[in-house]
Amino acid sequence: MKIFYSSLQKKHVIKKEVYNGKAHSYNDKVSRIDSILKAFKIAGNYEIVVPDILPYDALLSVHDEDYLKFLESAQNLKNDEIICPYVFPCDNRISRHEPFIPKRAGYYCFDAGTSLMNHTWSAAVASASAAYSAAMHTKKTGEATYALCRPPGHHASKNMFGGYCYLNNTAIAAKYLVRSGNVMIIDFDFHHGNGTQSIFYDSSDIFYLSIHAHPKIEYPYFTGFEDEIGIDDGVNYNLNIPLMPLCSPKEYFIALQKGIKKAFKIMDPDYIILSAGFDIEAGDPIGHFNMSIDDFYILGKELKLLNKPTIILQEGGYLVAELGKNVESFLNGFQS
Ligand code: OKP
Ligand code: ZN
Repeated sequence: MKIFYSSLQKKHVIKKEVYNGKAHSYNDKVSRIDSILKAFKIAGNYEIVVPDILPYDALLSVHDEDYLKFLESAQNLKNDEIICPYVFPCDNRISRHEPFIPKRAGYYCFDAGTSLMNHTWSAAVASASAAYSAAMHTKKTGEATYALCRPPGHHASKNMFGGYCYLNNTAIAAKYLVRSGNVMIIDFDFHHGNGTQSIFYDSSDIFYLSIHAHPKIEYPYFTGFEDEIGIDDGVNYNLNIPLMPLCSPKEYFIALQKGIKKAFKIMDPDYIILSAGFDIEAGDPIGHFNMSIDDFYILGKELKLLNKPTIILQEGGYLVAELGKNVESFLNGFQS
């Protein structure tokens, strides 16, 4: 299988995130990438492809131009300078964002746990480029592809970053593919993909199915409830299946099959994009669904059975020691 990845993605380095009044080490570590690449190397049957930088129009197909300009302007930060937003214009989004003023980063952010540094932009663009190149390859050949997207994407909306996400890799790939057919996104990250949902909430050519921890307990708290079904043309093209943290893999697979069945009644897609979050793994520091390495093999196998051209995009997964093995097990199941 072809793996899309660029070493530029490693240049985004944030050391800390703050919650509950304390600094914790940042979960989206660079070593996540090494863990995954190492597992591919050991397995042997993966070919790493360095993506070309995607066209700017591909970014504009999802994100607002002023938001992109803002993210890009963070390149002017000094080395070691970190911008962690902490003031958010909740009541009144009057635009006061130009020129780039770090203290106003909250205008484009929904989560005080996600920071910017001078290489965030180039890493995020490289990550989105991996997704875009993977989508191009799948479209051209019909072969399944995997993009090692890091930073991840599913929390990023058209004009806000958060949840370690800046550019919505999945949405960018979906916008590219939807020009030649219907797209179904299946998001199995532990967390609800609030960004992806909001981007396609009124669309009937892109279906969003997400299985995730119940937002009444887990991040992102405000979205991911069952009654969020879409608006306008998009009614019934958004399907959230919240599960209780600590649910068993058995319950997880039942919910997944139920969701897939329901989704396929509404749309028979030409492409499937997987927002593949491995924070559903047993022992993940912020995810609690307890999926074993063998469960990931089964998950891969079940999604392969849908028998559609599939683009697999990395989202979360923070147990660095096991992440790579779990990803490889999933891809192995998918190729079986
Ligand atoms: C990104 B992705 C833990 C706080 C963690 C951010 C979670 C972002 C998840 N107490 N908050 O994997 O969906
Ligand atoms: Zn997650």
